[in-house]
Amino acid sequence: MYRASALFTERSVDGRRGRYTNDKYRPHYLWRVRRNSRWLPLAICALGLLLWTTFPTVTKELNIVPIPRIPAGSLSVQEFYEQYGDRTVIIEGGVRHHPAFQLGFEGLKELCGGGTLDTALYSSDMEDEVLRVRDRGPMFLRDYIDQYLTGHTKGDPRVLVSTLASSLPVMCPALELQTPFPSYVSSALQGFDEVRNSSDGKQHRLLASQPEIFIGPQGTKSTTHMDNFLVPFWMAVYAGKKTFRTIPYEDSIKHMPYYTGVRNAQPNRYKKTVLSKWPWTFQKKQLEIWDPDLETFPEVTKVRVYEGTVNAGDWIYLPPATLHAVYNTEDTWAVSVNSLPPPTFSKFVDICADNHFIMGCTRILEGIEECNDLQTKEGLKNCLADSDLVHSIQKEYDEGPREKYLHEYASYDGFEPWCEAVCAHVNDLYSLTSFRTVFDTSKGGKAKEEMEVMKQKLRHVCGSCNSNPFGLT
Ligand SMILES: O=C(O)CCC(=O)C(=O)O
Repeated sequence: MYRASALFTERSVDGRRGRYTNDKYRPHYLWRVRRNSRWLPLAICALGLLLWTTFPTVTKELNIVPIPRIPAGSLSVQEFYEQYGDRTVIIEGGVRHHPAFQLGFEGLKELCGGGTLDTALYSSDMEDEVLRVRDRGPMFLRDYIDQYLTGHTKGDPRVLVSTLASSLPVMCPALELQTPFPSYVSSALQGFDEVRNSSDGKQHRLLASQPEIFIGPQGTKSTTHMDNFLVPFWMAVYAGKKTFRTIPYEDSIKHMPYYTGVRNAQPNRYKKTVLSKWPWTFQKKQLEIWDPDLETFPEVTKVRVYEGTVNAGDWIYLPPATLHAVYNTEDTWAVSVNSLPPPTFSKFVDICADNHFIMGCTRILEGIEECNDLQTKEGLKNCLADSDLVHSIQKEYDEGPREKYLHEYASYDGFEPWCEAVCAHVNDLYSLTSFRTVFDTSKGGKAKEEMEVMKQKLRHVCGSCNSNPFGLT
């Protein structure tokens, strides 16, 4: 009774007992009510908590929209960007004619089995990882395929993660001749690892860390993330099926601003601390798009989640800064690239500058003379407008791009000189790692281990170039 009266506001009490305006004449019980009205907010919270724990919560649902699909060859490159430059889209059968489509896992093993990859385990309870992986470690591709794909070992399937180690040039240079870039994305600006001078005096932008190879058994997956550089992404699937869930930038910036909103954000690691229902405890929860907890992350119900399966022989395009997660619906391998085709320049400039240049978005322009020290939107725009490299990419695009091999993309005349340049690049990395062993004081001699892995890679890469530049066996 007494507690209930504490729920009246001061005004309503005074209203009921309007004649008592002077504290001196105020009845004793009313004085207690007023004093206790300090507890009012607490009482409201307690009631709220009681209701929350007693009544079932309203079921919320994801707003799933199918990813549009177009048949290969149905649109010119200009039509493609006019209609889909801003949308996720699957191009059905777009890479079916590539030699890689015929390889299967056995063919991949034969061609690239000696390549070394970085593997890791996906784990939904990992807190601080982009793809939520743990227990990283190198493996030969042939062992990976035997154990987790053709052999189907039971137990934890390992999934490849995006690092230099899973880059196509380092893992299997020979594969570049099997996986050309589709024409819609073959005239584009891409971050490069270094500028190399060749013996004919030409300069080349060497790409050693992309494309990346993703390979994994059915059931392996990655969770929602936004790629570094905030540029468009494309992936060609050569075996199996991969299901994508993507969230457009326009939706995520409004309802899930934690991926881009804060300067120097750690946008890929989003978690909330929540109070669980009875027995009340605080729990850390991470957004898990494949099985989302929509009570904890109700904002996810407000965005469009595009979903679609990319079959072997198809490829998928994602516009700049699209949030995405990938689930391997079947055993699969695929090749992916982050790059910036000319029709997406202006959207990229807006996103990069409006988000205070987060996620290394200006790094895509690193090494381009006209693009040093980018600090403003105007500077970013001007650098794209003034750069000779960008002009040449724009010219190629305007003339109508064609499918291109990676070595052409990096302006090498053929596979061999390109492969030699990758070999020289890995040799530099190897020298760096072996130098580090001199100062390595870590427990298990980590640098030494890394050096051994790098040596394997060096042997494999250089051995793949027909000329074998360092005479390695
Ligand atoms: O295929 C996958 O599992 C992940 C690919 C991906 O999301 C990426 O490269 O950003």
